[in-house]
Amino acid sequence: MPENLFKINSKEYILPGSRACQGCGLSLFYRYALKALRENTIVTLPACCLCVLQGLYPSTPVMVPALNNSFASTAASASGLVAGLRALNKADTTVVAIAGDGATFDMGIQALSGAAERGTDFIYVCYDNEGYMNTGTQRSSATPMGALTTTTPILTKQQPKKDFLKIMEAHNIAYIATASPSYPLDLYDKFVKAKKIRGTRYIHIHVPCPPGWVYPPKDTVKMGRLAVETGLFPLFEIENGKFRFTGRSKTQAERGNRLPVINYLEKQGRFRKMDAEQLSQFQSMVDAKWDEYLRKTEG
Ligand SMILES: Cc1ncc(C[n+]2csc(CCOP(=O)(O)OP(=O)(O)O)c2C)c(N)n1
Ligand code: SF4
Repeated sequence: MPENLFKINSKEYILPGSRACQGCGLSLFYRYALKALRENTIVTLPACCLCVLQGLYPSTPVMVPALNNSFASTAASASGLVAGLRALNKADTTVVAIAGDGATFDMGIQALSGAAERGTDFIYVCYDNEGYMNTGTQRSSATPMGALTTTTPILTKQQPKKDFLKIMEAHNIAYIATASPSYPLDLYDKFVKAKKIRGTRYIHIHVPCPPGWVYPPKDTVKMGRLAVETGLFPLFEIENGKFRFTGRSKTQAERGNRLPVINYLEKQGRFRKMDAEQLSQFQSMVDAKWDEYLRKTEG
């Protein structure tokens, strides 16, 4: 047992009985994020699986206040909450906007870009299950190339995933991080750190989704780990423009022991139509991105 496990807040902010699917990576991430953020937190969220997890008014298993809003307005609602809290002299309350990849990469990008450009004092979290999962697995611009979705049922998705982290990096915000619920200590530490920083903070969480990715619910933690261990989803943070790998990805960058992406892809039914050429193209894209991050670490 890692010794720093004991520093994790033992209080639970999500009671048993949420409406998320069995094995949902989103519920795992949310549990640890709220433990790190503690009380004095307001969540704002659009329509998405998190909205389902939150439950139907007036019942909810979640112990912090949350505001449901329309798809495109997550960061805009956060901007309003931050201004309102400041007017009430309650600036010690953390505003956290949490949205899926569809609501971030596609529909929420303009409000998020606006808030980040203004340096709005909030944490924006994109939980990335790589598709519009709440409405039955449609393709989003975060869906990886080669994945079967209900809107790419024949040829699979032909375009690579949008490099959203690069877009956020271009905003020169105070803090950017990636995290995975399969590495809860790394995730917890990043939320504790983000809570203390002022200005716009962006955290990108990779959340495995059993029905959307087509794998058994018991394998969620394994799937998240394989994404990190293959270098497909590296763990890192960018603080004041300085990039650094964290946790498992840091060790891998030092030891050069990444697994081939086939180890990750072959375990998910959504990639069952990939052929050898697509697989080699996929591996090359992961290698190129990893090398780009390695160069940033050296620089
Ligand atoms: C303007 C608008 N279009 C479509 C919908 C229907 N809708 C609700 S949730 C959802 C999917 C959201 O996808 P994402 O943001 O990736 O979150 P996830 O469902 O994967 O958690 C859609 C299309 C909506 N609520 N509002
Ligand atoms: S569809 Fe996926 S992300 Fe949504 S609740 Fe189910 S497991 Fe979680």
